[in-house]
Amino acid sequence: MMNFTKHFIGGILNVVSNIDPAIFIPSDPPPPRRPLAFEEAHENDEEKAFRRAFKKLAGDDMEVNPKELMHILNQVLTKHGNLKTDGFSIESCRSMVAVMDSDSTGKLGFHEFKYMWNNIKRWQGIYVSHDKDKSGVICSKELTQAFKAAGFPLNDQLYKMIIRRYSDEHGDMDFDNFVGCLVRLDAMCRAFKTLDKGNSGSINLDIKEWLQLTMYS
Ligand SMILES: [Ca+2]
Ligand SMILES: [Ca+2]
Ligand SMILES: [Ca+2]
Repeated sequence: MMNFTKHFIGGILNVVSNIDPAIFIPSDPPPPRRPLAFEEAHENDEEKAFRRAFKKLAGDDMEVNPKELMHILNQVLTKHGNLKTDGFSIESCRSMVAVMDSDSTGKLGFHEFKYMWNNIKRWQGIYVSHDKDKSGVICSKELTQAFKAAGFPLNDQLYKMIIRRYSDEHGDMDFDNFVGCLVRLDAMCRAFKTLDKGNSGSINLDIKEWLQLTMYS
């Protein structure tokens, strides 16, 4: 665990018609699963170290559940005094696991976890560099540029909605809320792109599909 922290800290569903989904740049999806032995044989030193750290984190089942995720994220936060936060809650970790759980195991396997972890590291850099006044939080003025840098240029209406949902009463977004919001936004954009087979910019869902998407998130 210590070694890990030291080395690795490091529905948008057509609700707003003037947004072109092509402008969103969610990160690439996790690669398909390959046999473990094959993967381990082809890993570089950094990947090997990450896998060792993951094994310690995940325990015997080799998957990270929401409680384990909350533990590691809050552990990491203790090393970063410049990030204001009231800590990752179990509810927010349950949500992150749900939207990242592409194989429906209820937990994060190695690739699901690694994918999210790399994103969080990237978003942490964006958070720090866009906290212009060094207040430790992303205020509503800083938010637009920060989300653009993360690959999500939204319109004012969506930014206002995001602030309403994820920021406090002063319009400030702290670090755990920032990460929780981006994990969800990234996952929802990927879900949209997967469903929008012809890249038409809109999708059709029946009630069952809609609920599957929104209730496990
Ligand atoms: Ca918070
Ligand atoms: Ca999973
Ligand atoms: Ca700030």
